[in-house]
Amino acid sequence: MKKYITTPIYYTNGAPHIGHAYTTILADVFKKFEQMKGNDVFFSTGTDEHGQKNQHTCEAAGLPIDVFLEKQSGLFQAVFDRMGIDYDYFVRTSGEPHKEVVRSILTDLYDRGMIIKKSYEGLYCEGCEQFKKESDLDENGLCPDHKKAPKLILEENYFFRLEPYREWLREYIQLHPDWIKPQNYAKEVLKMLEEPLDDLCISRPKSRVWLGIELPFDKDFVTYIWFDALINYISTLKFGSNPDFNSYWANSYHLLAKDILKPHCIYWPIMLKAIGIEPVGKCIVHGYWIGEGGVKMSKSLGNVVDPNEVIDMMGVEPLRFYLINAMSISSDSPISISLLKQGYKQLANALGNLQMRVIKMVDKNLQGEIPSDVSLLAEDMEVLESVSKSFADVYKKDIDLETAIELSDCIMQACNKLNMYFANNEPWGLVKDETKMERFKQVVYTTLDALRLIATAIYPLMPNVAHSILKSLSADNEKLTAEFNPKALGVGKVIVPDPLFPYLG
Ligand code: ME8
Repeated sequence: MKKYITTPIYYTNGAPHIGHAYTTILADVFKKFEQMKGNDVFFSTGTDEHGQKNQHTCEAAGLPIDVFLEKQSGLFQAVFDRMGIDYDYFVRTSGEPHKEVVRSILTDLYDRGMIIKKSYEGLYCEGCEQFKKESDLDENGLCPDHKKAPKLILEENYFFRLEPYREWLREYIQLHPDWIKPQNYAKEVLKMLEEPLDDLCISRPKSRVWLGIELPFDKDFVTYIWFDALINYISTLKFGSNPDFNSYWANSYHLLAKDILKPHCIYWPIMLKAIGIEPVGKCIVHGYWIGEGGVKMSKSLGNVVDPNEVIDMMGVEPLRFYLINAMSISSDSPISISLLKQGYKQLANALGNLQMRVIKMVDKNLQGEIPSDVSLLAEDMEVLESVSKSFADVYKKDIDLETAIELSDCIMQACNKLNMYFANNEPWGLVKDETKMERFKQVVYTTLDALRLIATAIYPLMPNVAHSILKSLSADNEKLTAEFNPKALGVGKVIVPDPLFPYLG
């Protein structure tokens, strides 16, 4: 089956931080998860390169716009490449293929009378690149996300009417309870849809914003950044010319944080409806990583955790695992270097140490030979079967925030169960008694086979760790699929590995 997974396209007005890393890692985990199930996944990410915010940052940097955008977008590509993100397409909205699709959609909607010109006065938050209502602001009249007062703006602009689609969208959300997940965000959107929707201002006068796609029907205006950016999700799939468009779109997933719920779950489905396309398959929404000061980490506030710094300290894969495991389902999650170190130590204790101990034991006492000809006791089979079943059950689930968290929880639980099994059976004692050699072999085989199952299940989260474990079990040729058969580790020799998670200090 074809599947399409997207991340938001990120503003180029700052360097990527852990928040951007997270959503992109989540998408990569889902891609690998689906590939293990045999699905054909197209995964896109990219940068949002227009609008006032990017324009002001470029002006302050004193660089020519192309140089600025290339440099800033490159920061995202570099960190994604460093994190092993296997994206299929990196969209840059300043690129011609994207702009062409935006222009053709604008022309079509304008020709059908769905875009009108009028004057408008409103409060504009540059951080959000959105007009705000008084009710969107905090008690001090500031944008709750950017802690800045919006500016009062009066100008002539082009508008797209949202209100005619409000009832349809409400019904759509009610009829598709899994369309926005977790469901608390669906409730939030339904609440927004209780009030009539203002017309969406889809242009900006060039006198104020020059960085954007010129309107095909009025050269004095550029396209509003959100109208332009949302279209990336279909321009990436080459809407209008790709014969596979419908099969990818039918199983499509937008990943995003709650800051951009409204554009994705109100503007975008309505824009698609007007264009004649069904809404995206599912919107997967997550909360914020909360940085120092107990507020959302953001470039504008300067309280960010830099993914490059974390990777230098602990490597990519422990970061991937930590982020997936530590995000809570429907609220925000704290992050700091010390929390990341704690997560690293847990992995080292639960997985790295066990792998090293059992492999060294086999190396020393069985000349490295995996004792695959032993017959196991019921107690051993119970460990293997319960671990296999828990993985098989998670891998049956659809892409969802809960699924990602559950996968990482399941792996930690399997590691804990295995550690307990190993400790209770005391193989270091068994090996000293000739009459208990058979039991020793059963225990180490069970542990090695369970490690093989864990390595397979962990692949979407930590692909290199998965390969290293399999290699240490001489099982690196094993195809990584979502089949978890117990007692399938064959003959071979273990290879004493380098530590998976070296001591951090
Ligand atoms: O909104 N915690 O771009 P953006 C968790 N260009 N995730 C976070 C986060 C945090 N503290 N901070 C950022 C834009 N993110 C638009 C999107 S899409 C058509 C246009 C992640 O650079 C999260 O995915 O502000 C969030 O939705 C996104 O970065 C916002 O990135």
